[in-house]
Amino acid sequence: MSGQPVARGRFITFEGGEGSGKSTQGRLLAERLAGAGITCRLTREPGGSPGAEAVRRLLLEERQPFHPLAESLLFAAARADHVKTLIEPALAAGEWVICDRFIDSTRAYQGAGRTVAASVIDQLETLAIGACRPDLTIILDLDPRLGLTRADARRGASGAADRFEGETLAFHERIRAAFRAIAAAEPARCLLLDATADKAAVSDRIAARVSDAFGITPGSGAAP
Ligand code: T5A
Repeated sequence: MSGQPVARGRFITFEGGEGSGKSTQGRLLAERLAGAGITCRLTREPGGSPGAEAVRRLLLEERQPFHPLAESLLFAAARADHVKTLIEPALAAGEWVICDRFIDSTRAYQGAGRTVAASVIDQLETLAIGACRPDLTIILDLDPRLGLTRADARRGASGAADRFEGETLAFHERIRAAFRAIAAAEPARCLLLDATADKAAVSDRIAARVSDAFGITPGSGAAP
């Protein structure tokens, strides 16, 4: 006799510019969901699976420039590996997945930042993820000057800026505008939040939206 089919897990993504607090808030949400008895897979892009982590090293550590199309293809390749080997199997097994960056980062960084045509970004997105779309996307909105200052402070004096952190302010402002436009275009999926508020206040707003969206009440979580 076969058991009951397992309900698909929920897929939540965090998006925003450099240093906007995605990793911090993803971790806090996972802790709060654990308090409600929900175990999450906390993952990231680029990376998250062994193959995708290898592509991440190429994308973030390699100093040679890539043509914007080649860069877009590399993000799509990493994403396809991540979706096929980690995200889809976890969701199918009923686990929740929280991912630090996903498709909207390619739309913003390669689309708006590198000016790769939207039709190309759309095709790569379809190829890389198929039907594996986020149920909820939290977009953390922050002036890029503040985000880059936060990212610099966290990296410390010894860490070098990666290929994106070293880009111009105009580049990061285009990215911010692109994330805001995505949130405005897809309000059912996306929640745009002011990331200048303190960590606990941002976390409370995210928990409230998760509660509304999925009908569960995340716990209060650990202190940020
Ligand atoms: N990229 C990625 C693309 O170009 N295309 C793509 O398709 C994808 C997937 C990834 C790079 O790749 C690019 C975008 C990126 O440039 P990464 O190293 O993963 O690079 O970098 P980020 O994702 O940008 O991660 P960061 O660590 O820089 O930023 P986070 O995760 O947003 O910020 P977080 O949580 O680490 O916080 C940074 C600092 O700020 C503090 C934290 O304590 C920490 O010190 N902080 C706050 N301080 C005050 N108030 C708050 N509310 C705070 N929240 C956090």
